[in-house]
Amino acid sequence: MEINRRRFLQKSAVVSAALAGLPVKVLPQLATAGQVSKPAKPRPVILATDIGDDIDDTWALGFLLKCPELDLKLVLTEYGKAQYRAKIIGKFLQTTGHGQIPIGVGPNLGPQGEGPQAAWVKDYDLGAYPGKVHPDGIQALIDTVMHSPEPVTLIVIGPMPNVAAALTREPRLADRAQLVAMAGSVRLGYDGTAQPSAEWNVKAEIKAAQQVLAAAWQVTITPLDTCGLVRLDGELYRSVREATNPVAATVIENYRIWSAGGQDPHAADSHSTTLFDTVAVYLAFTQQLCTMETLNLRVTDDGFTRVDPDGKRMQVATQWKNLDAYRNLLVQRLIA
Ligand SMILES: [Ca+2]
Repeated sequence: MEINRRRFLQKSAVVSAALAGLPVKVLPQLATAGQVSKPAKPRPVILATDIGDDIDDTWALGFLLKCPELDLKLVLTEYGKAQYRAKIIGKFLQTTGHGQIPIGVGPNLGPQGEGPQAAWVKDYDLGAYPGKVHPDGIQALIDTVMHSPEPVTLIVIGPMPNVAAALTREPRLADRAQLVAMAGSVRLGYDGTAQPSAEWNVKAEIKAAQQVLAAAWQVTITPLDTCGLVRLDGELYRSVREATNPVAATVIENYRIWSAGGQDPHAADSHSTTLFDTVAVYLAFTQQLCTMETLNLRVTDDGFTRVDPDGKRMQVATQWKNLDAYRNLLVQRLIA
């Protein structure tokens, strides 16, 4: 049986129904609280994503394209299913007017096949993508970082075997890039439970996570403690669902296809799933709405991220200062 985060979450969800029932208020007075002034020069970023399993990667890619603080230099497929994921990335970028952004195809390893967005890319020809498609995506990541005049921020929103392979092939990556990842669980587990979980991006490829999160670069993570609390419903969700710009419309089109085959086939009418990965995109340009702690974390052999004096020192978004402001920011960007 295929294992992915979607299935993993179904097994680990304890109080999701209760969480889903929580109202998300639209707070007009907060509408600008999370806004970030545009820097003179956007920051170069690479996105490494397992897009095509859980739907939050699709939201995160859309959000990233709407963040003028970030300049997307490459999207790399992570964690197998390389052709399927690359086709989703290609069609998404092309449909939304970003068909010049290079795509890196990961190696033909790990889980094979397709996933719940397969119908969307059934007739899409990656060969017709207008931008560059690198068949050796790991080398494309290395070249993009090593040739960049400025340090690159690598945003990782999936299990990370390809990023680990890149570090093995070119260890100097750690001197030239910084890492922002959706990874781990420090004090809260899935759905806000009071026990940490073995979080999927770590648990799925534990050795890779140990290598990537302990490497000598600056590491910033959003564990489940923060990213696991982000959902949209009510007016906020409705405003994205009804938005007509290509990014929002493409996100919702994919979400409808994704949810049609799942346990809650009409979810896309009224609410999002948990949008874990969007928070890693956010932390790539600001930490304003999060409480950040400097913690030493060790990835254990069973996939937990434990505080340990011998662990890697990293910046961890352990709580929200203002989750409503984050939801508002996310929605404002998507509907703009
Ligand atoms: Ca992901």
